[in-house]
Amino acid sequence: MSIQVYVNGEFFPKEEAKISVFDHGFLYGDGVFEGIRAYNGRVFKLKEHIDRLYNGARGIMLDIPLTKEEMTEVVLETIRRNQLKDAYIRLVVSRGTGDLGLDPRKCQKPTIICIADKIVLYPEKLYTEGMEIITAATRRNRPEGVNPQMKSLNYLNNILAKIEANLAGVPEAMLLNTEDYVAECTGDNIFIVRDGVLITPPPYVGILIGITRNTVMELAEKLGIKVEEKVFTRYEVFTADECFLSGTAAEAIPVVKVDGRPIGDGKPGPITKKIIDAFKELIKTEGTEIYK
Ligand code: PXG
Repeated sequence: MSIQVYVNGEFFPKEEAKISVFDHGFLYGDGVFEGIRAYNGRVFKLKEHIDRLYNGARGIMLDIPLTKEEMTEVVLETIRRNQLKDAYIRLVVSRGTGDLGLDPRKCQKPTIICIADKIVLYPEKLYTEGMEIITAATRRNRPEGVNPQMKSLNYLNNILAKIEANLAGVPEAMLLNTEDYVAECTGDNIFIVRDGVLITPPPYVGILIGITRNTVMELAEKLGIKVEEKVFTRYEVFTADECFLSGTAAEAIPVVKVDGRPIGDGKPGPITKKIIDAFKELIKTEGTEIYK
């Protein structure tokens, strides 16, 4: 049976779920989105995702015509309609249908869609053996422009870096900002470990403040691991003891090689493993119940 997709208040089978070719989300990338996961009947960090969506909408002056409570119910109902317990949820709010000009005032009402489907995971081998990444030549866009803190529909910068990863035959690419500091990867935040301290770039470097990133930082503190938000360069990644990425899709995943240089001893490190285990424990209990 086909999955049911929410479009502006109604559910349609995937094949019939459609939006206008005049939608400014399509014409201009004018909108915001979220990627959310559900584990075993619970949506992980749903409030955090909804808050980030509304903050991004505020950033682009888009008034979402639903309350946060209503939007939360849209997510839950979309999962229920598809009878899923484990899911990847894509929530998108665009400026809506307008004319061919870029003036958002021509768009009468935002388009809201929600898709809940089974998740395609990274191969298990990458978690046990770690993955290889490269540094992209494409730089993270500057916060003075489209701020990376907004999960906007404008992902071309990330896609250009992803193409570089594809060409290099690796799953992810690390982006530097225009000042040569490490920012994040195309769809993941980055952490390094040095002398037992967990380090991740601060938001002003130009990153999405990942919900998994924040969770990792909280878990580390609970485990008694010191956490610092500090700028670092590519060289400091090469010379780190450990490196891993965090994101909704990947959770926490070890990085063992960057631009051909093995990180530490070239195997997933002990702190990385502790974080991965703690994350696996957390998802067993945390989250908003879908079926009550
Ligand atoms: N940085 C960027 C640029 C992202 O897009 C993250 C970090 C991690 O954030 P969360 O909140 O998920 O911990 C993201 C996440 C995918 C996919 O299919 C991932 C993301 C966006 C679109 C697709 O891997 N973003």
